[in-house]
Amino acid sequence: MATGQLFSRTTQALFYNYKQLPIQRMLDFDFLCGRETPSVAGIINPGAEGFQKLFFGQEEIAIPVHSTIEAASAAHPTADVFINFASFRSAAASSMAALKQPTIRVVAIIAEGVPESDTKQLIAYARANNKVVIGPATVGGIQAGAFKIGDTAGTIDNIIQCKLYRPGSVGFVSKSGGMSNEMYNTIARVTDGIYEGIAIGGDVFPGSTLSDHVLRFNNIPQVKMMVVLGELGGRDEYSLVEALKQGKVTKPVVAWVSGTCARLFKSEVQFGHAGAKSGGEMESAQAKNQALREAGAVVPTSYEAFEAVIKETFDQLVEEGKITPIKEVTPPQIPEDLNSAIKSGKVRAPTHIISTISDDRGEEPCYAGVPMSSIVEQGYGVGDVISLLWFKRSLPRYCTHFIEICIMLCADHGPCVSGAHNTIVTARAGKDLVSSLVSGLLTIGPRFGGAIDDAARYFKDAYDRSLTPYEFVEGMKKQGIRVPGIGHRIKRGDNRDKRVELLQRFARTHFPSVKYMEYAVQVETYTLSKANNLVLNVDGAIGSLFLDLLAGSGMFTKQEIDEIVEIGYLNGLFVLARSIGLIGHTFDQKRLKQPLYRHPWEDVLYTK
Ligand code: Q5B
Repeated sequence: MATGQLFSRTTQALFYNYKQLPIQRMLDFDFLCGRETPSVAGIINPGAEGFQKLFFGQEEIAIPVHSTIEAASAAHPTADVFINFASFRSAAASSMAALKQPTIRVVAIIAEGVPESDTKQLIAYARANNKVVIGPATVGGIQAGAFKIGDTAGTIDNIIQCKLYRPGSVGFVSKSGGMSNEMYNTIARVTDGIYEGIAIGGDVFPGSTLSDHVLRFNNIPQVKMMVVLGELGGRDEYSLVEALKQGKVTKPVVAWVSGTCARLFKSEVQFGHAGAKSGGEMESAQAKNQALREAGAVVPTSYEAFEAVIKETFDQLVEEGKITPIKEVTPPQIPEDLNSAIKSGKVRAPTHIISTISDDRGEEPCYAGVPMSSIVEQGYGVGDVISLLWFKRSLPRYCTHFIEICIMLCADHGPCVSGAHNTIVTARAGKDLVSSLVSGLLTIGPRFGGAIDDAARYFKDAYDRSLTPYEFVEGMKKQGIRVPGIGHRIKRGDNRDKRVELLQRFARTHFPSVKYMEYAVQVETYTLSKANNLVLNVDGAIGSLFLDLLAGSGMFTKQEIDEIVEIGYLNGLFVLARSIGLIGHTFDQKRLKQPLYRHPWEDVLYTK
């Protein structure tokens, strides 16, 4: 293992697998420490490229995302730490790929359960190439005031409490990541704090060992004493014992091996970590504590006494003048995320969208307050769904049935009408379903299918003002406006539109009143006296009958009816209905494998 410093205030990492929270925690730590550059230079998200937006203090920054380790290393040659958040299945392969990058010096492997044979290969490769592996099964490590790996040290509040935003004099190494949080707190209370803390991970074969890090700390001038927290199982602590015996460690070491309670169990005990199981006597916490004590480490009699001996050792160093008290600094405040601030009730933020018709936040989506299950269980139809989502209420069955009849009757009117023609031409040009559909829908307007709203407006106005059909039609003529809902390209007085007849028959049978429709019929009688093609068309029939539905159902106030007519809900019926036919025409053309449409020259009048 390389000697001395692993990290500094300018260290940058590549982060493998996009995990928003730990990356943001690293960046928040950077801000807390007053770093000038973010500690995450790039993210590797296999198969994806681009940028991820994260916060660096108050500022939003875009961190580049690369699809391969090679690409990320080439793009960020100064990033020498690789933080691997891959799953246990792919952690070994990605770690090996990272170790093989000449720019990568330290690899931290977070995953638990990496196969031991794979870890051994990683260790061998790292040793041979003078690189450092931290983990697997680790939370990582931290250099106070400089650099932090992933979730190390937990929340920002904990980091502040443990004074990890500025360096102290203690080098700390532990097997357990969870216990290192506890120890950061203890050390902050009884010393001037952590200089660097590493959790080597709880596997049987850690990438770097307790003694690797103690020997490294021994070479860092700022580290004045070391605290070591081992655990029962394995023989890792004995390499530290050897190093102490050989005099390789010149600074005070305060150590404790946890797991002394294992003796209370009759059989072999496995604790949380893969490596933490009571094996033979040599691997017991008691034996390892004794060996460390005999080798010169300060070892308390119990974990409870650990804090006191750390304090004594630190105070002694202060007394000897080996530690000069550090100047405390106040870390900046991390801006709170809007979402958590809202959650805790600290701030309120205006919404950007208001919606009243549907809600998908609960257990099941609701349309105007009616849950999906009721819609299905109570046998609702499309007419009911339209009445909920368009009119925000459940309408009586005859109304929803009328809506459904409108949809069915307007679904298609052959391939020759404007909409279908456009859709057919578009589909034959090789365009997709949505393009073909939309190209047909775009022809719906005042002349074709989209005259329902205007028909309702003008018929309502004329009827409500008690205009005679003569006054109404001639008044429109004077203004140069064609009566919406009147006239058709192929229907005539002696060849009425069957759809109009069907709608009228239904309404006369089921509607309480059809006064607007009867008025439209009188208008038609007058227009037919002028020209045989000026029939009441399907738009006019729906427009006038919907006025009757709104007025006669007793479900709408006068203001609501005026608003529906003014906003113009009713062309929506034709748009919705005709979409069914236009989709059918698209499929038809594709099924028939029709070639590109070209209009024949003979059908065009070329003139100057
Ligand atoms: N004249 C529909 O016109 C059409 C008049 C009028 C007074 C009128 C025309 C019109 C109002 C809009 C309307 C919906 C453009 C129609 C539909 C869906 C469809 C379609 C399908 C489907 C037809 C001849 C003479 C002229 C005009 C006069 C015509 N309409 N006067 N009020 N409303 N209607 N649209 O045949 O003196 O010779 O100058 O705009 O309700 O779109 O199946 O095809 O399901 O797909 O081209 O049913 O009526 O008649 O323009 O040659 O006019 O009649 O002023 O008089 P045409 P034009 P003059 S349903």
